[in-house]
Amino acid sequence: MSSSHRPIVFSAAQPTGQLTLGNYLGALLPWTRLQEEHDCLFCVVDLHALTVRQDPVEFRERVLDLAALYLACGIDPERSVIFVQSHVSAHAELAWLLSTFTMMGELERMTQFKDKAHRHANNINAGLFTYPVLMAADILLYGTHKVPVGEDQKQHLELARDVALRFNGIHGPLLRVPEPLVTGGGAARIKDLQDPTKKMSKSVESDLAKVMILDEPESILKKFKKAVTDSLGVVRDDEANQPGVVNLLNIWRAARGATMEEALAHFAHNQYGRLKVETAEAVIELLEPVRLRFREWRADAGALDAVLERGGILAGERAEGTMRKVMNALGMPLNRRRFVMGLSDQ
Ligand code: ATP
Ligand code: LTN
Repeated sequence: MSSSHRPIVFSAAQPTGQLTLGNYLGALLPWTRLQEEHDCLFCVVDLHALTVRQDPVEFRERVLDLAALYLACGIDPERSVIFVQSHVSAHAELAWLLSTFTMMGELERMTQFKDKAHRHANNINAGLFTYPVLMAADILLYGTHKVPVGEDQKQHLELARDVALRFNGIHGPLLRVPEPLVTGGGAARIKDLQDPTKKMSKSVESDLAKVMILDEPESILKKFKKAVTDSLGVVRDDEANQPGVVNLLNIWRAARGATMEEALAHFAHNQYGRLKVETAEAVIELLEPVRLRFREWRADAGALDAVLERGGILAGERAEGTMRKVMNALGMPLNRRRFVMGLSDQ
């Protein structure tokens, strides 16, 4: 897998709660498609999630849930590496080394830090501040070519590039400078069902606003029936005046693999009721197999552990190759374990 000539893709999500239909259409589904032509690593970033307080008992379950969800969505452990960040100690180690190549001013400019510091005012820990350095380490450890990320993570990716360039400028071209990969397109920018001017976000309070990947069919139908539309009564692609209707059209066509023209033709002369119910049906069909496969993976702890153990070993071997080069370039003496492990991926 690691020796293929396919471009390397790295992406990750935090185990901080249930994922939404937005996460599915905007991230997980495009990830599964990338597997065809890329050498992919998909990580559950538990270290990142610790920047916000977690209940230890629940947290352990959330980490396994997210790994099972990757598998349930179609990430194939035979083709891609699925692993948990904390299983590969090189992530934390490289993050330390890279923090000495990251400027305070750069981190202070990160909008997510400012936003999270505001939202978690009683716990503005240093990890929240250095979060993007750990993310840079995640990416740079694997010689990543492309990183699929949403709009909100672009600034972090830009920082990873700057840190790699700074390191390379001093120590030679050791770290590959990654490119962002925009996946999904318009159809994947799923909006909040109650306020269709905002993106559908897992951290929004209202249950009716978001469809979760693991929602039961009845609940999905109920949420779509209550989705906010408008009083114009015509199905048109008019985002400015009909954001709710356009969101439903986008969801329907993402679920059905159709174009906007096809969606408009399909719903021409229809009442909103039909649009809501058919969108719900399309989403139910899309998510039902995911929910069932998720249950199967979660019911088989041995199989899930085996996937994560293997993923951790594969990722660890590849990460060691980078650690060895970086430590060597910095003039750090390599111990025997590091020297031998790092050789396997050279
Ligand atoms: P939060 O609620 O904290 O803002 P989130 O729902 O945005 O979280 P993230 O963990 O930040 O979730 O995102 C994981 C991935 O899902 C990102 O790559 C992001 O682009 C994608 N994503 C999240 N929400 C949507 C959405 N509404 N439409 C399309 N893609 C989305
Ligand atoms: N910060 C990202 C998760 C993340 C990530 C990464 C994404 C951590 N490390 C490396 C891509 C590449 C988020 O919150 N969505």
